Amino acid sequence: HNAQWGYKGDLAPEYWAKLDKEYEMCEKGKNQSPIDIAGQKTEASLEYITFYDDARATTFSNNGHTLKVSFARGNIIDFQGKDYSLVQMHFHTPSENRIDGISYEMEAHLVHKNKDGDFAVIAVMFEEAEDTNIVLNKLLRNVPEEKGESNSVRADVYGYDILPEDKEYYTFDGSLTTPPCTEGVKWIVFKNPVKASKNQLEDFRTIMKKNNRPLQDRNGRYILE
Ligand code: SG7
Ligand code: ZN
Repeated sequence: HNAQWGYKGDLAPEYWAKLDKEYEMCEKGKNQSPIDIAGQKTEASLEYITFYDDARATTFSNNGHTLKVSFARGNIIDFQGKDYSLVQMHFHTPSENRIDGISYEMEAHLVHKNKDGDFAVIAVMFEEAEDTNIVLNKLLRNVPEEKGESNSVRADVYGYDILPEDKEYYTFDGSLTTPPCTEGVKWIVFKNPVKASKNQLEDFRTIMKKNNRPLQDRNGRYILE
């Protein structure tokens, strides 16, 4: 069983590598996430990703680190010629990655895995607006407020609906943003944020607290756009 970790006090990100031998990449890694997607980017004429449209959410759970939505199996994206299936979506307040120095109110991570066990994480930024976000509203009706709590999602929530209309993205190599900070994760960050109301963002913030890992060094990594 691995050591406990967190975002403040003795369990804060600066100590992760010391908490458990298994977490050494959090300190030693050279391709860590999150990063500031700023400065030089490489024009790569990226192809649009083919998305699932039938990824129905099943449960909404609170693991003490984040609020996490699980999905039914069989929701596949085609990214760089490989199939990845959506496993879960979870949230960070404030955002972990930044875009041109800008930190957003919240960031959703849609975690995907391919048949070799490699991760691809799609990140969607949230900005505060007058608009109520319909998907977040459906989720918040079944929000698990206490750590360890899990509720079934009693509404039709699809992974696709959380994505921005404009599907332009940045992509780069990185890691899991939590221990064990495993590298070899393909990051796909949408350029355009989606909107959520002040109240909705406040609901997420109140339950999850601050759960963003600080920015990591880019170490010369290429960011494709
Ligand atoms: C959250 O972020 C959880 C983790 C996730 C981790 O703490 O959603 O997932 C589970 C199953 O608890 O770890 C392997 C994995 O998905 C890191 O994910 S992230 O890099 O996208 N932030
Ligand atoms: Zn995450």
